[in-house]
Amino acid sequence: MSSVMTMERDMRFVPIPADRKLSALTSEQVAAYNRDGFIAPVRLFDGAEAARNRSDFDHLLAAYQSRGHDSYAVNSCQATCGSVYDLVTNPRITALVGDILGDEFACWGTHYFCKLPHHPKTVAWHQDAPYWPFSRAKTVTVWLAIDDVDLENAAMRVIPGSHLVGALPMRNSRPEENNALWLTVDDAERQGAPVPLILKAGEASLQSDMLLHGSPANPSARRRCGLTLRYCTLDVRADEGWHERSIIIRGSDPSGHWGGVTARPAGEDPFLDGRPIGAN
Ligand SMILES: O=C(O)CCC(=O)C(=O)O
Repeated sequence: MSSVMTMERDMRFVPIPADRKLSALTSEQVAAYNRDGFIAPVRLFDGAEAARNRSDFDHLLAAYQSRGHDSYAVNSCQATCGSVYDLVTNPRITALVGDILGDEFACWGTHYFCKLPHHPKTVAWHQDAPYWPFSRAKTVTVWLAIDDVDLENAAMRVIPGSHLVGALPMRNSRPEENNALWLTVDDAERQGAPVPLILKAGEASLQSDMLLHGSPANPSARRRCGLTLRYCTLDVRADEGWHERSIIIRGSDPSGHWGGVTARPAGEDPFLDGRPIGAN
């Protein structure tokens, strides 16, 4: 049985404390995070930088597709690709995350959620923390738009305030839902009205791992890709190897649980180290 079912876990949302010394967020953004469970939009990269992010992803996607993987499989490349490591450790991103998580945190995963043109897969309504084999709900996700994202090409939707209701029941998704993941929260809209996150390439949203979110299929002729960067505090414990490709951003972990990746990968080959694709 998966440890998610058996390990004791604390699924309470942890707000940003009122006395946190801020270096990147405004006090309005802090209030929004605590009240709504997310902050958006946040501009991280200019047009030229966003174009670079896109061409780096195009390269990764082509590498995965040439091995028969689909567009959702580009996962955990921070351990093998310098370009993804550079995003994870980018000071503009880590300053924002530090304002939320404090002085001790790591990035444990990266995953490109890429809906190709006319892509039929949805992402069913869910909260992240109950999905993951972690001891506490203390991950913040930076969802970085690689492409322009709007209503036409399946922007992600979130339900403000749903991070405060605790872990909602999830069931296995049904085949007709066409879920790119595997669990579904039923009747999510009982928790409030969904808000679409419309982002230009280079902008991001920051969201709590207790926030309800999901996305529809992409009926348009435009690709919709976002890179999720997942950061958590160092007091969290992960099971099933989900800590193994983590990068400590601030602080240190004498226990050795976090920080499996200790140096910037020299190359851009996602399969260079021969390890299987990560699960996160
Ligand atoms: O990109 C999406 O549509 C969904 C992303 C998601 O589920 C997540 O960030 O956990």
